[in-house]
Amino acid sequence: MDTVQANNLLNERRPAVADTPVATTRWTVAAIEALFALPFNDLLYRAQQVHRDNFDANAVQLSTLLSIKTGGCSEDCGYCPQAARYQTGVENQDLLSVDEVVAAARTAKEHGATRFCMGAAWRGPKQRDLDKVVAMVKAVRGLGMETCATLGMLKPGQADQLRDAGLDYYNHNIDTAEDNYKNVITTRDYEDRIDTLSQVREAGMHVCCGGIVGMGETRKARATLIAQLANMEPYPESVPINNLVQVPGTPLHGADKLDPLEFVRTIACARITMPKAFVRLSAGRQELGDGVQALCFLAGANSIFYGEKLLTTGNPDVENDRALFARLGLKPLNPA
Ligand code: SAM
Ligand code: DTB
Ligand code: SF4
Repeated sequence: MDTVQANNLLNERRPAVADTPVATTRWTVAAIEALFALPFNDLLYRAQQVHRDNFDANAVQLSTLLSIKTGGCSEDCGYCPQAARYQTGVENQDLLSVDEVVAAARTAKEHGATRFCMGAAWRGPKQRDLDKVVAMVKAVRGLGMETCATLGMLKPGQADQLRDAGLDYYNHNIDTAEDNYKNVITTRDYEDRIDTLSQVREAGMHVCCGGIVGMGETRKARATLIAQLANMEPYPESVPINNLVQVPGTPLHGADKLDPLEFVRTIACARITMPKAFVRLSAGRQELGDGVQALCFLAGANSIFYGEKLLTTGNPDVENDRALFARLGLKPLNPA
C-alpha cells in the first residue's frame, strides 16, 4: 500500500453520531492498518504532531507497580508467569499487609513516582480481600499519590467500594484483539473484560486499559486491538502497551519476537487514535534498549512503569531511567 492509498484509507474514519455527548472518532481496523503501513517517518511525524497538540512533548508520567499478591492464579493467560498451572519458578506470596504496601509506596514517591499501582494475581477479588485492598488504597492516597489497582474481574458493587476508597484508576487490559482472545486465554471471555471495564466507568473511576503485543499475532490483530481500545466510548485515560516479556514455562515462551520498530509503530498508532490518553510504554522496556525507547517517546509514549520490578519480572532500574531521561531531556510529569 502506498502513502496516497494509506492516507485515503485514513479518511474512512467515521465521525460519531451527532447526538453522542463525548466527542469521539470511530476508527476502522482498515484505517489503523493504513497508519501501520505508512512510511516510518511519516507515521512518527504524525504521532508527534498529535502528541504536541495535546501534551508537553518532553514530560513523562511515572507509575510504580507493586505486586500485592503474587502467583498461584487460577487463570490460564498464555503470557503470564503467575498462572498456577505453569511452572515458571515464581514464588507465591499471600496478600501483603497495609504497612508493607505503604512502605513501598513511600519509597516510590521518594523516587519521583506520582502514581502507585497495586497488582494482584487473582481472577477477581474475594470480598474479604477487597476490604484489605480498600485499606491499602486509602493509605496510599493518604501519601498524596494517585492510586491504581489491577485485581482482575470485579463483581457488582466492588468498583463502587474501590471508588469510595479513593481509587483513581482501575487497570484491566483487553490484552489482545477480541477474535484472538481464545488463542491466548480460555478461562474467561473478552466480554468478561468489557463487563468489568463498564463497571469501572459507571463507578466514575479512570480506566487504564491496554494490551500486549509480541505474542505472535498478525499486524491486523495489532490494528484491531488498537481499534477496540480507541473505539471505547470514551477511550481509556491510560493505555498501557506491553511488549510480551517471554517467561520460560509459559505457553507463549518462544513466540516469534516482534520487530522493535513494529512495537514503535504500535505506540504511534495508539497515540494518533487516542490523542488525549496517557500511552504507557509498559512491560518489555529492558529488552527494547535505550534507542528504541527513545523512538517510543517520539511516537507519543508519555508514561512508564518506574522502578526495578514490574510484578514478577525485571524493569530498568531507577538510575538507568534517570540517565535515559537526562540524555533525552525528558522530565517527570508533576514530580513529587
Ligand atoms: N490478574 C489481574 C488481571 O489479569 O487483570 C491483574 C494482574 S495481570 C498480571 C495485569 C496485566 O499484566 C495483564 O493484563 C497483562 O496485560 C500484563 N502481563 C502479564 N504478564 C505479562 C507478560 N509476560 N508480558 C507483558 N505483559 C504481561
Ligand atoms: C500492564 O498493562 N502491565 C503491567 C500492569 N499493567 C499491571 C504488568 C506487567 C507484568 C509483566 C510481567 C510480570 O512482571 O509479571
Ligand atoms: Fe492471573 Fe492476571 Fe496472570 Fe491472567 S494475567 S494468570 S488473571 S495474574
